[in-house]
Amino acid sequence: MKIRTINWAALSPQEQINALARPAIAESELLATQVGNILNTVRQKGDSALFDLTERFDGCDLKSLRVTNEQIAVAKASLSQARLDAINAAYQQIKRFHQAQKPEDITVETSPGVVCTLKTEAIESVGLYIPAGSAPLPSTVLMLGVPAQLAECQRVVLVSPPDKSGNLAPEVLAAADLCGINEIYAIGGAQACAALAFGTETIAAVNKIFGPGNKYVTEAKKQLAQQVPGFAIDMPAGPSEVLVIADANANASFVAADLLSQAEHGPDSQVILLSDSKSLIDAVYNELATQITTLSRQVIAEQALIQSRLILTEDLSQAVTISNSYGPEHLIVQTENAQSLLQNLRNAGSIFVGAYTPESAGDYASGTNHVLPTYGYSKVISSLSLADFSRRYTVQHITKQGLANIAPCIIELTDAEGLDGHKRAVTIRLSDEQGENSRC
Ligand code: HSO
Ligand code: ZN
Repeated sequence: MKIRTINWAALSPQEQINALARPAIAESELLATQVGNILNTVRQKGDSALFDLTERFDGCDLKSLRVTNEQIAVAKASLSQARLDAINAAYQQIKRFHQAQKPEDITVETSPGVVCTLKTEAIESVGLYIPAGSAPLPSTVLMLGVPAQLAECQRVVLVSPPDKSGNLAPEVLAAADLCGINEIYAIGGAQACAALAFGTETIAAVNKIFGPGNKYVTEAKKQLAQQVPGFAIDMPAGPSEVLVIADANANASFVAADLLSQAEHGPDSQVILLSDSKSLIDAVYNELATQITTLSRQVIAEQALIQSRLILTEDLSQAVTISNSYGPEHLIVQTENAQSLLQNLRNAGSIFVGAYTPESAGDYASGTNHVLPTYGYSKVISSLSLADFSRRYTVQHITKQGLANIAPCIIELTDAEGLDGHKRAVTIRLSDEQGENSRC
């Protein structure tokens, strides 16, 4: 097992920057061209391109793109009651937390006779991408499907790559069913993103696509968001990451388990421990070495640890500063005075406080969303919520007196900007000749 242990105070400013560098995201001209070609093929050839590309990339000769209701029923029946109950329990928890996010319309009379309203409306149609490559992710179905359902999007479409026999994981179908999703297509990769953005004979285009994916999916989402007018994506994707702040009182085996839970996601995951205690760092190192040998994904976790760090800080306030500048996707705080550190901790997608709050809880069942900004985007992008499945717009209504009240302000500013047309649209309404001749 290889993971670097670093004494922060011994590093030069440049070395400190290097110590927090994230693994490079695969981006190449070749990838961009390959993905661009796939997108074009789907745009031009529609369904037939989807069948061909699914055969080429998933090794599957699909009979039909859409998963039937019967397939969904068979999938559910194949699962144990314990598994169905767990999916249902997670669904209820996530629903509880997201239900509370429902926004109210806001109406403000900004001055007498000037009434402004902020309204929220669901995005009409959304596409949910569920990866299948490295593990089936029913939890991600719930994290995307529950807010889509609560936001009341009219159409929710799920896509996920099929196995060789054309099937999706039964857990994925069961979770989708709970979220009321029955428009499901067994397609994945860049071709699935293209189908959702352009539409094909069978699949109508959607307004926005959500969900994680491999480098092809990430590149496809990026290109489509630039290319297709009015089409949006959830957030930029990057490798998963966790940062733990722990003091001498933390339980080293808990900390190591948290670091490994994130490391097992992928070889490009990054996990970081910041601690003011050398003995805790040494204990975590030993725990990592022991625990990693028992993981079924040991090889993946070992690769992730190569770009991971155990960092000794001078004190906890230095750890807070480092964490804020790194801006982790997940931040776990296991210190005696966690609540007081929390006041100064910002720039994290999701924060887990205390010894009994593992990241796994938020990944599955506490209720918070596990789709979070990575790669430093936590400084500017929020964790996924109901708001991402809706849009806000404003409505205003102004009486004649209300317009008269704000007219001097508007007129002065139209003069400043030299926009006479704007000025006339106000003065024409207030001039005597126009009298009381408008009834609307
Ligand atoms: N930690 C992942 C989400 C996940 N974990 C799904 C388990 N399943 C990214 O936030
Ligand atoms: Zn996870």
